[in-house]
Amino acid sequence: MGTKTLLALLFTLLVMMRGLLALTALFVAVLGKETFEGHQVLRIVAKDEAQLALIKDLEDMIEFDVDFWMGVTDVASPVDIRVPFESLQSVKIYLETQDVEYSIMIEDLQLMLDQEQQQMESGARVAQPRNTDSFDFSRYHTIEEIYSFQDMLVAENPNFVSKIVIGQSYQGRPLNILKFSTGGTNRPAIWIDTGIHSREWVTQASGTWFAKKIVTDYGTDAALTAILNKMDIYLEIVTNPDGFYYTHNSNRMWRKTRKPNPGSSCVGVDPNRNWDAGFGGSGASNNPCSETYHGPSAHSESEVKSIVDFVKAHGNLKAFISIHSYSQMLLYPYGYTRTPVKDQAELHDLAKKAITDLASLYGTRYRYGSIINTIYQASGGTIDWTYNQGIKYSYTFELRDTGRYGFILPANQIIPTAKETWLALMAIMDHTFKNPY
Ligand code: 0X9
Ligand code: ZN
Repeated sequence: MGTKTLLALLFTLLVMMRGLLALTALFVAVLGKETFEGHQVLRIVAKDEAQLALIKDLEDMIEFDVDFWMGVTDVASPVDIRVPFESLQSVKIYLETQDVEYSIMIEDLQLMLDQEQQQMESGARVAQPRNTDSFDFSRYHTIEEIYSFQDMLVAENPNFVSKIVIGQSYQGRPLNILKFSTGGTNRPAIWIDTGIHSREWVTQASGTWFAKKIVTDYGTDAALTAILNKMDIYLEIVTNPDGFYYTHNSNRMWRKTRKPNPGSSCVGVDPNRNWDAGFGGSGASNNPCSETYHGPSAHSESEVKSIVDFVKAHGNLKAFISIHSYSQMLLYPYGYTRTPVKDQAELHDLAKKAITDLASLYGTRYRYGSIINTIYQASGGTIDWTYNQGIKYSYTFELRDTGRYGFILPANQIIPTAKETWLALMAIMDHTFKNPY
């Protein structure tokens, strides 16, 4: 049997399995959490452009139900994909018949998720923290716990921290931001967001740690104190609350928003493809079932639109830092075009300084550069839009790790990740403070 016939056969089988998968999804909706028994994360390395194209094709073969954890970059950069048990054989055959090399990064995803869950539950048995000093930053927390942390922090520091609700998520959850301010009106400000992709749990956990760090260091750390005497900091920890809730209660691997797509059974929009910067161009999908679906129109997602409105109304943001995971990168615009930004040299030097500071703590190595040159083409991304709005210091992080655990980073890495990232954030904030524009 030729490769073509074999592939055709496989495809027919897969289309049939799709129906089965839809049924499974229905069960999950009724019964609770989606499980990932037998799902593997494969790391694929393309030998040449032709192989790269084959891997890219996988993205569009919806029947395979493959979830790209790390997107396709270039030859020699690995691509990580989560493959459901049902498609594992066919995907492996697809790769093997084309002589594409891969290795297994995660043998059984569910085993890793069980461990994560166990650790969370052992933490939950400890009494609810009554103040932010007893909050356990070394564990992952639910949205309710993070929201109550935010309220405690505000209550403990009424003259310094306030909560602003900038809008509502699709499902009606508040979009909360914390404002750290020592006075003044509409001071120049720094924005930090975490968790716009809901499954990137180390980011919301780090964001929570940053909030406490700002309160602790103000008045004791000279650099941060100087910044906060002249500027404000805004922090949105749970930037995609519906998605985050869903990762805790239904599907740990959820990335997008939770808004239904008319005419499709697939839910959600990629909030990092929904911004009005090269919207709908290459590096985003027009398929509602894709993890990189850009949505029906720019700013169609209220989680995005609320930030857009806030940024415009504020009008005085000087730095905008959007935090993702994973792959250990510090990136600046653009993602949608190869045209370099006019501040490329300065942004590049500052990125280098920031990742050098980051590495000084535990030696964690970051790559840095523009999005399109360092990771891959992505259109409609957050910081391309903020940069085009005139916010020069627009950066995006991809936190730990480089793929051993991927999105399921063990909780004992939260504090180290937050600590080292803070050093990079300080470098960017300090530079912003010292270089007014
Ligand atoms: O594809 C993305 O949106 C980012 N990678 S992720 O694994 N976090 O989904 C990369 C795009 C570059 N832009 C940002 N990192 N914001
Ligand atoms: Zn992300």
